[in-house]
Amino acid sequence: MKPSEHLEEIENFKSAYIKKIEEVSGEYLSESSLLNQYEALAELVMDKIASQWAKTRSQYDEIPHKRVYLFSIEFLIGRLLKSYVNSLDMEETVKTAMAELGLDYETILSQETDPGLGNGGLGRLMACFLESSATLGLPFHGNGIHYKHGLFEQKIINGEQVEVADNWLRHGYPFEIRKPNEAVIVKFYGNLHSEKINGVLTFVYEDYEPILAVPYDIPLKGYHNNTVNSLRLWSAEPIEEFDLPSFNEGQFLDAVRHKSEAEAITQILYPNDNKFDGKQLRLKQEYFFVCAGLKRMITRFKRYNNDCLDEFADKICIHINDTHPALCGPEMMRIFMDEEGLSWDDAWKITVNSLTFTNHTVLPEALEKWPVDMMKFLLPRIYMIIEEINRQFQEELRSKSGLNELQINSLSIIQDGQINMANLAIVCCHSVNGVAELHSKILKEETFNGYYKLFPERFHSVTNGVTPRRFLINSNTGLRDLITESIGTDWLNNLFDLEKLMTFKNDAPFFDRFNRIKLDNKIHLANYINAHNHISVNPESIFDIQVKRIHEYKRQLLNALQILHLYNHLKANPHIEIVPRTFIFAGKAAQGYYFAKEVIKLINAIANLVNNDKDIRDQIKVVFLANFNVTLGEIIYPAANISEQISTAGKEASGTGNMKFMMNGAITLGTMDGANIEIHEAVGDNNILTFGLSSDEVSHFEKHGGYSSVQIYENDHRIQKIMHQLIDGTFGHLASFQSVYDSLLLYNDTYFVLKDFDSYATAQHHINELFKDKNKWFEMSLSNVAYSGLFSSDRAILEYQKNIWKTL
Ligand code: TH1
Repeated sequence: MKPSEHLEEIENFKSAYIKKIEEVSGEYLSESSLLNQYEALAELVMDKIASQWAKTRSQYDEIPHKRVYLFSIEFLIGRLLKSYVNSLDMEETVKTAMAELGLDYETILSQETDPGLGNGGLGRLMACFLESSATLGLPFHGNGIHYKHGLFEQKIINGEQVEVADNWLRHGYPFEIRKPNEAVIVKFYGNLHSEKINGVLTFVYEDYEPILAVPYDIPLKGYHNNTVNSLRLWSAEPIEEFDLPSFNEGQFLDAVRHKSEAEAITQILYPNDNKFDGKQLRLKQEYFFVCAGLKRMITRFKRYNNDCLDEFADKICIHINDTHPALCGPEMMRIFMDEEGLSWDDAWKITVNSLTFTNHTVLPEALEKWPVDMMKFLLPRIYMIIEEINRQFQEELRSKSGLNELQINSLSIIQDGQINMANLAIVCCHSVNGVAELHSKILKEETFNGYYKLFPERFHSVTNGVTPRRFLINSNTGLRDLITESIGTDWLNNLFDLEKLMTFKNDAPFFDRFNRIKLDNKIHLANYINAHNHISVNPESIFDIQVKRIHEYKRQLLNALQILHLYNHLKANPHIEIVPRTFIFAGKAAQGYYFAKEVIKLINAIANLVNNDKDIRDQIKVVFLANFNVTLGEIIYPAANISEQISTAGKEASGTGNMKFMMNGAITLGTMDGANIEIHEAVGDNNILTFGLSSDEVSHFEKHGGYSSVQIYENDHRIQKIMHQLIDGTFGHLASFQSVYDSLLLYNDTYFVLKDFDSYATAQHHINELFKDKNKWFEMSLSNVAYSGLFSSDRAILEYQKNIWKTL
């Protein structure tokens, strides 16, 4: 663009904005509130996107490609305004226009809510996939739930987590469009009986409870292209506002009851990450968005294909994200048979050929198993179909597989009065994949070994990825600009190009800039910490960061205990000088997860002890940042020196935070678990710190015993000391961590915290030495950025396209 054109664009933008302000607020710019200033900008940007959105839709209809529909119970999309502006390539224009109008762009951006429609990695991964697909120009749409309340907001009060209800829709949401014309009805409960209608045996479903599903669409804009895909989120509403007959008869409460029971379905996101808790309302949610999403999609397909379903599986792929949408299988069967009149066999072929499934965890407590009675009561027809799927599957095994009854039973979808949703998903889908190499290997060799032996061709692996637009380009602009100045712009379209950065490993001016950028990012985070936690931290210290959900298997406890040990070490040796270190934690614990909340309490208790001890001379600081979410992550990842990825080996399916840190030049301190293994492979031995048991060793101990945490305790004075401190009043008379103590010693330390303590502490000490060598550290950090290309979600999506969805 010529400079004169740019000036014109800025002027046009300014006048459009001034007009928009008046529209949204009925006031002049000078009188308008920050919220109105944000809304005006959001609407202006939305106007630009809407025209591209309509165009993308019609282009997809003109040139029919195979479409992918992604069903997920979580989509953790993060704030969108900045992403939209940058993807439209309007950053300069908007920034300049705002400045010339006397407005602060960053402050306006910070008015946006961060929709917490997911718990953690699983939901965020889906958002990265949507962004990558739009950027790659692929027809790919999301289907999920329009929760009225997303994940709770976390406050830390007196060192403990306090949950506050989220209300992301408080001021309305400018990026969604409600589509009441596309609402559908979802049916629950009721009775089934069979009847001969015109000589054909038909199932009649009566006395069900109908609920209205209303879609809200959010545009997903590709980076620097014209593609805009959709994320469709379904909201539950009563069919009629009030049940009029009851209302008229004066049964006011009954009338209102129907309304609130309907709305309850999409009222709240379940706050559990990696844990199944078996509530009926959750099963309702699962069926609700599956049923609504499929119905709309199939209706649309028929409209464009002369009412014929023959080519359905060639033109559509339905991807189910973990087992939460696994009812897609039986629901498709129901629609194809009961509504479209297909035979079982024809319906089954289309169903299996269009469905694919990703598993995200092997933790037994996360695997979904619904009681048969609950399924039968809530979804009688669906239950009947599941039973038949299972019956036919078992018949086939009897006739073809040569398995004995015991083996056949172990593969049953229905076991001990429960429906095993992973088994249902594997049987109904033609592809199953894990999310990192080790995880996929565990699926094949352990978790789903019986199925793997039956259908080896169904099993795949696609390592997760994250979008470099959100997690590097838009959130670490200093590094973005340095990279572009050094290697040009090709990397923006192909992240593997970052490898060219290695030519700068001996370049002094590059070294200075690179370090300066990291320091600036750390100062930015230090200011945030100061403002929110009133703790002053040294930006020159090592920023050692663990941010993720609080979970026993993720072992924030190991990190905390090591800090306590380091503190003891400094107290005992007052003249020791270490490289100053700032340990930063953030993450939410599920409301009902007592142990995880105790860990938060312990971290805050350690912070209190360490930060206020004069003997420590500010050599270590500990910070727990409240309310970790996507927005906070975008400040944290660019500021990290050390990325803590310390799960018990074999437990973290992949991890994606590890990739966000790496892209921003942090060095991983990790176990050989999940995608850490591939990060290790990508950067080489010298540019990562690994420690601890391997997953084989962990599973050996789990199967055959032979680990005694008490024995470790008895032989290690450091551990004895910290264990005593948990219960001896170190943290004040009222603060005792008996349950933590017991889990480690009385219950033999399920997650091998004490077992890995020594090698973790050694690795931590090594960091202290490495950081002193500025050249070495720079090369390590640069290597992490340079070899992060593999961890772009663009790469992951291309692999899905090629190997799973066959859309390439
Ligand atoms: C996470 C996994 O724990 C993590 O390792 C992985 O990187 C991420 O998914 C994306 O693949 C999971 N989150 C959940 C959440 C629920 C149930 C299962 C999982 S697995 C509610």
